[in-house]
Amino acid sequence: MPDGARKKLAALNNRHVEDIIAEYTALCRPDKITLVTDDPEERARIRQIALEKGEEKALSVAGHTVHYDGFFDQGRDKACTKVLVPEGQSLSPRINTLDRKTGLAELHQLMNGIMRGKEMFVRFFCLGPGGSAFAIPAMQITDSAYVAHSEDLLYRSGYAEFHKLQGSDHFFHFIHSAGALDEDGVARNVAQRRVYIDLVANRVFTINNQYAGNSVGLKKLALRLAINQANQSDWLAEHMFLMGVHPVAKERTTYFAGAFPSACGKTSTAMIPGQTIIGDDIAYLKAWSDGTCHAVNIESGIFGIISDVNPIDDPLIYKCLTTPRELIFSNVLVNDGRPYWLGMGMPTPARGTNHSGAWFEGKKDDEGKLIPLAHKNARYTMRLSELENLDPQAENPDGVPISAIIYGGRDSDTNPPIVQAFGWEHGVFIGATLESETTAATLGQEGQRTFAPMANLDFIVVPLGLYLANHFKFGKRLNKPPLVFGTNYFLKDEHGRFLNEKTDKKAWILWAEARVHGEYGAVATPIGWIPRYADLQTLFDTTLHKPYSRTDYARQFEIRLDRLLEKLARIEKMYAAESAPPTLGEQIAAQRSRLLQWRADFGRERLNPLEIEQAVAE
Ligand code: SPV
Ligand code: MN
Repeated sequence: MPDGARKKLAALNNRHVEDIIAEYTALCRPDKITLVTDDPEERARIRQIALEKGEEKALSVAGHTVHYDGFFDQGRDKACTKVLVPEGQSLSPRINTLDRKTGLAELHQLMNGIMRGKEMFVRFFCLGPGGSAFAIPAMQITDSAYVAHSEDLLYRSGYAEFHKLQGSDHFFHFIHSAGALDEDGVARNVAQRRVYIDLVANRVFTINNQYAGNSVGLKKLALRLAINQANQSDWLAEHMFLMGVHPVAKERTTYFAGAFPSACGKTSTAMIPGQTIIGDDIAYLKAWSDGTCHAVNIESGIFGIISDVNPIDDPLIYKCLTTPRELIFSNVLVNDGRPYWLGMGMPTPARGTNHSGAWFEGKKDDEGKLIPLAHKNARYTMRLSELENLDPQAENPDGVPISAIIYGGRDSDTNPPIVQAFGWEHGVFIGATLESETTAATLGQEGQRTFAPMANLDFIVVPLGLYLANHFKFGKRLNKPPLVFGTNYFLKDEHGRFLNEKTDKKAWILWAEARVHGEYGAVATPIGWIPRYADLQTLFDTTLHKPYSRTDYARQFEIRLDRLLEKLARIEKMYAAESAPPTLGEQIAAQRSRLLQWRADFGRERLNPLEIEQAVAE
């Protein structure tokens, strides 16, 4: 280790940090170690190294670079991601586990000398605003300058937080190696990709990959460690955006948190025009001393999906993607120094470079499938502070008070666009029974309906029953729990056409905001409260400036008793394999009996909301 690095390390006066660095230096055997503090010059140097090593390449707009992940490393790898469990311990059947001793031994072998010929970067970050009740310091060791650079855009620098630890081991740590690289700086050994989560030591190992969802420790790897901690105490670590909702012509901000599976509208909800964003991916929630729920964004940047970002649907992000600032594109097409992606709303070139190397229109992969010009899960990485619509409270160490929580899935045939839970416990039920169709954000087939509790299943590392029990208890700690809503932006008609336009989500969110303030009535249905037609008509007029027909309402908010009962049966089967808390069973039973009651009362499977008599003005 160079003298400078040694001094910076000694200044932390933390034996645990020193031991970890020593252990992985000895195992991985890098040629060089670079330790980065909060100094802006040191941080900027990492970006420079990513360019020098070829992991990123400069584009024509100042500050923009492009990075490529391997052709088979374009999404989160669920199969190779495992929780290491001590002998005799079991989690849920849906959580991928591996015996801890076996896993550590395998890693030891695979990581032996893995950084030979490479530079090891040691970085210090803080999850959440420094010094806040939410903050968790985190150390990243990686041999990828791209990973270290991405984290600089996505997280708060935390060398100072490590000072404050005064030698304690209350921090997370992550050890990443991209493994051998090819001549383009792309990880070569993705077949030996491993992402192993070691809850015992609050650490995650991830090797032979570069895609940020697999490699960036502070993102989904830290979320898993945080879920474990949250469930051992009394808070929540969730896959949630945070946003300020601003009703038209009213001087108030109402804070919402929302959980959606990957690539199901989480960022675009937080970016709805006229609203303010705090975060788009991961939040910590705590019961505050005044009995409200407070939340912070533990990140400070966006790793967003670039597909379909265009000047019409996402004007603010589009502007960031086309004007100078520090920003990394990944897995887009580049032609003549300019990036192109799917759905960007302009003509695209017929050739260039993309995640498959040199690309031309009509190029096929080894299986004979056409390679699109950019990957569907291509991304951009930038700081949230670049956004004009960043909420002024984004850095508040106390977080923001949360008035509403939304759970949304990609569901083509069951749930209406928005429904309000009857209360906290029914809200937990809505989250716990979320289903969603798979997307390109994870490797494997798209469009498969899967069980997606709280949009967090991929990251849950404790028994599911325990995780849900913690949610039920959380509400009990609050004087005024947030209202809970279920949304579905993806409902389709019998011909497979979407029943909504993308921008309609603004009306649903503003309806929910008004409900927080008791401003609209609602229609009671077996699955919760749905909006009244007249209120939506007003909202479409005042916020989207377009008409909203009774026919649209009738089709979107039709109560599909048959589908809802089928879903309940699937869910019940799922939970039969878990030790779910009794409250969940009660909620399932209550929902079923309400659905069956309606079927008996109305004698039909599908109900037109306009005909429903129970319109209740609250
Ligand atoms: C997601 O897939 O949920 C993301 C991107 O937010 S990542 O987790 O980094 O893959
Ligand atoms: Mn996510």
